Amino acid sequence: KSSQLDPIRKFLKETHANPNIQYKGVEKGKNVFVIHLESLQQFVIDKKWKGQEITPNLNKLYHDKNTLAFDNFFNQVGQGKTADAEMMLENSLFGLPEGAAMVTDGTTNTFQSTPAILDQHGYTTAAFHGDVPSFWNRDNAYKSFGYQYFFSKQYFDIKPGYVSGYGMKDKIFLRDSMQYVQQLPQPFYAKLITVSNHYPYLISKENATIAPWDTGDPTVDPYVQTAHYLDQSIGELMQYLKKSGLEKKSVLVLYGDHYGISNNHKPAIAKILGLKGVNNYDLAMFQKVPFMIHADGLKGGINHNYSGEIDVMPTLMNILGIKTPGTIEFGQDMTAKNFNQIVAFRDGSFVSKKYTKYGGDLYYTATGEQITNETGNQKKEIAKIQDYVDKQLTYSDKVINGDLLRFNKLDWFKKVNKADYNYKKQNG
Ligand code: GP9
Ligand code: MN
Repeated sequence: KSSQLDPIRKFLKETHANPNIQYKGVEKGKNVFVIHLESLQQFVIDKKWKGQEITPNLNKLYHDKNTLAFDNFFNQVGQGKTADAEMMLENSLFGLPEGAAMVTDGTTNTFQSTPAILDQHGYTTAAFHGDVPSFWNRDNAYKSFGYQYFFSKQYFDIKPGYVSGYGMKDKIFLRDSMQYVQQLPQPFYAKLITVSNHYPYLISKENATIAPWDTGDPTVDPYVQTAHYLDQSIGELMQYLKKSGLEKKSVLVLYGDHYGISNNHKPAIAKILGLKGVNNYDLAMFQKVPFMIHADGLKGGINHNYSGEIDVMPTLMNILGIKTPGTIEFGQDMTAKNFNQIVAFRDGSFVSKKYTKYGGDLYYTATGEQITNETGNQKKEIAKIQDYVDKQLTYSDKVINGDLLRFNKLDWFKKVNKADYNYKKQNG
């Protein structure tokens, strides 16, 4: 029972990095927008294709003096893809080795998630997504996460041409979500999930305002077009936030949820990266996704800490000045002075400040130079990192599979009652 949590609490205590005092509460009380950039990878940031910036709006945000951006931030999803990203970002719990935790455990497990915690700190909480509510079991999992509102496809006036692939086109989805955002009592926590930049990257002629890549791989070449379109939709959203005055009163968290181009497209990946070929180091670095926190007055800059999706919750809570004593969060504040910079991938491989282990190969992270026969000392260092990675993943799986948060009593946190929420659109 709750004794199962003891070794986990011990591990988290031993490896805890104290949140960075410099960022503590600097954005306390502001609205929070969490903007989910579907399948957007870090390599497109600041990159051009045929003389055109692929993501001009995100590039501007990335280099803004009030944006804290991370250029060594990795996706850590398993088969759950978007659902794993959502699980990590709002619970600091990994997805599972197989399947999607949000589906298999999202309905019945007890969680102590960001939406529920913010709700109990006076926030209105809402999720927005232009797909059906049942995808990835969101309509149930969000009740466990404590979202007060979930504006899914049924809340939008879908006209012909408004949908492509998995859901509404991003420009329309983001534009039409604002009618609901305007009605949210402030401060609010609003998560907006885009979807146009999603495999196989379908896009209409009029929305394709950049040429496709020319690798010859049909599921890679249009990626640059839907990424460019996603970027334009973010540009339009930023204009709205500025015009409405919301930008000044809000923290914007933007993240890429996972890779778009899978490792099965090595020749095409080499071509778009301008490399002759790609090895496992290149593929590990290809797992980087954008992560930015933007707020008026925030001390910005590009942080090179090796970090990942599991670390977002403690980082954001620190910036919002919300303490979460006793929660089971496997991530660390990414800006912390003694942040350990070990990024666990779901299959046990990792990137750390010094070493990268990916696809069974070992490299120096800074240079990409392969290590073929480690010295005794290196073996010890690497074993220590691997032990941390294995413990993080195994303990997180124990929490999910054993539904252990049922036993994690927090005197400052009221257990979520799923029956309190009803996301069905009330007619009229
Ligand atoms: C589905 C959308 C895409 O609603 O979030 O999910 P993914 O396939 O990226 O997990
Ligand atoms: Mn996704």
